[in-house]
Amino acid sequence: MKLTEMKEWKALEAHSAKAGKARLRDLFAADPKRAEKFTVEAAGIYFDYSKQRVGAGTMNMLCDLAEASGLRGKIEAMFSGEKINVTEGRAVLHTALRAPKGTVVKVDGEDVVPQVHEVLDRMEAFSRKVRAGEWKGHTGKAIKNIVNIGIGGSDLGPVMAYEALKNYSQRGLTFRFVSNIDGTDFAEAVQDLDPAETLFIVASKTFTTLETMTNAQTAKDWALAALKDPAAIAKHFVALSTNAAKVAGFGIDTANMFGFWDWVGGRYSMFSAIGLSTMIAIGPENFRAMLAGAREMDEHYRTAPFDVNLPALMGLLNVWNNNFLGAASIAVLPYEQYLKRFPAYLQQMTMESNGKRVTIDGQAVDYQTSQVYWGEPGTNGQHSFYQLIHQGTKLIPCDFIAFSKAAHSLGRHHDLLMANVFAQAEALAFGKTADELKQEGVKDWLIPHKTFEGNRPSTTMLLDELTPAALGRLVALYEHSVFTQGMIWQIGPFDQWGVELGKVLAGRIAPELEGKAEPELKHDASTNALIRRYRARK
Ligand code: G6Q
Repeated sequence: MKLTEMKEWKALEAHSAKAGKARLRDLFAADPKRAEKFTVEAAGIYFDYSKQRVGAGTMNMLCDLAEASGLRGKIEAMFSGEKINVTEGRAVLHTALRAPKGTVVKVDGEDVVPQVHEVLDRMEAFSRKVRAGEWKGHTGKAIKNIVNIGIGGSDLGPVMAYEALKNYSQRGLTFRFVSNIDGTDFAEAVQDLDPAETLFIVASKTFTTLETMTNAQTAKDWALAALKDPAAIAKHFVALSTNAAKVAGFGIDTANMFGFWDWVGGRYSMFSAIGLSTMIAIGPENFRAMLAGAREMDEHYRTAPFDVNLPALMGLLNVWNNNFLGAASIAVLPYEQYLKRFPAYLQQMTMESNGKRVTIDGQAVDYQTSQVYWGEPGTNGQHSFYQLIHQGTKLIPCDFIAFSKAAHSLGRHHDLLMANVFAQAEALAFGKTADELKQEGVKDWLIPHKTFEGNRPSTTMLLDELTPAALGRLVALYEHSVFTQGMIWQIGPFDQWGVELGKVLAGRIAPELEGKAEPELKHDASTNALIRRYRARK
């Protein structure tokens, strides 16, 4: 049934006309137990959504919508390997990547869990060799530098996880990540590296992606220019891919290939072989701890009732803010420097998944789908864009993420960091009234400028410590929140047709830029002019 015609949706619409105007100041004043009532703790995450603009009625209605949308059955369909990615005819089983040995998850009648563990074990053996200095380069020198070449899902997860868990990484190894087709990315990544000590991990599910294949070829040329002998490739290149034929065609021995499967979406692949750089950095034990953390969240999502189910709650709150309070974007604000790439990672996971304008049946939607995700680590953002969140004209719900234990105990730093995250959520929710300013003796003409309206919603997630397990839980939390939203909006979160057109057009334009002869241009007038100007001046 069309979402907007469902009685549960209509009930929320009617409810939002009044409840949407409720003020957090009043809600907190009216109920001393509010913080307690709207906080859920599960899988190591203390999830306080009491500063969201919801009441018990709102939450009941949202949970009713989830039930009526068949979310429970859809979760089961995903976990059990049904081909829910219908436009590509694929199962969606990133959860199987963290399934324990002995679990059975079948795709086309075949249990995929043994394959998952076979690859994990091979990754482990390889990682141990590199970490121990036993994987030697062509000249006999140990590998010291690891360069991951990949883009999108084959880059954002690895680089985010490396940065997030740097404190767990083997510091004697250097890690670099090359993604952009812009030659600067490669040039800067290798400018101070010795080819004899450098290992390239070519990460590409398809092994056909223009950026990655171009960078991989450049890496090969760079390595061979120094090492001369083509036999060096076997020591300095490994591949992470589903496409053995293409890997072999590129010149990488498939013995040095770590596989995965078409049921792992690119943006959901950081726990698969795509995580090899992460495993080399943090070690197999920590990598497995990260998997275990994600698994904990998987089990929670699969079994907990929606009203105490973190990914379901997070997803439903976003639906409320997006569709009923009109919040077009959401700021993800980790108060943890190591999570500096987490917002960028989430941008792909959320927006590539749920940035869709038709339902799974191909009908145009008449409601908003994915919010725009963005963010920066605290406290940096406070000195830049928070002004708009506090006093601007747009409603921007915030996800605050913080940790009780400091990664580095240095003087007052952590207490001050935490004071700031708590203060921001408080200021956003409760603001500062004209009366309060008056009492402080603020001059009348300044009062409008200094008033904080408040009533800006946020969720605060408090975890104990940024461990590999905690990162696994956080990533799985957002993955399943994305799924929750996609299922409510009746869209398909697991394809990404929207990235295709630009690729096709770039393929058409590239020879027009590279050719010697003046090309016959058949684009629009603007594109033709840009191409001509570039050709004349390059
Ligand atoms: C992710 C997308 C996309 C993909 C890249 C890289 O869900 O599909 O970001 O990860 O285009 O693709 P390859 O891994 O095939 O090179």
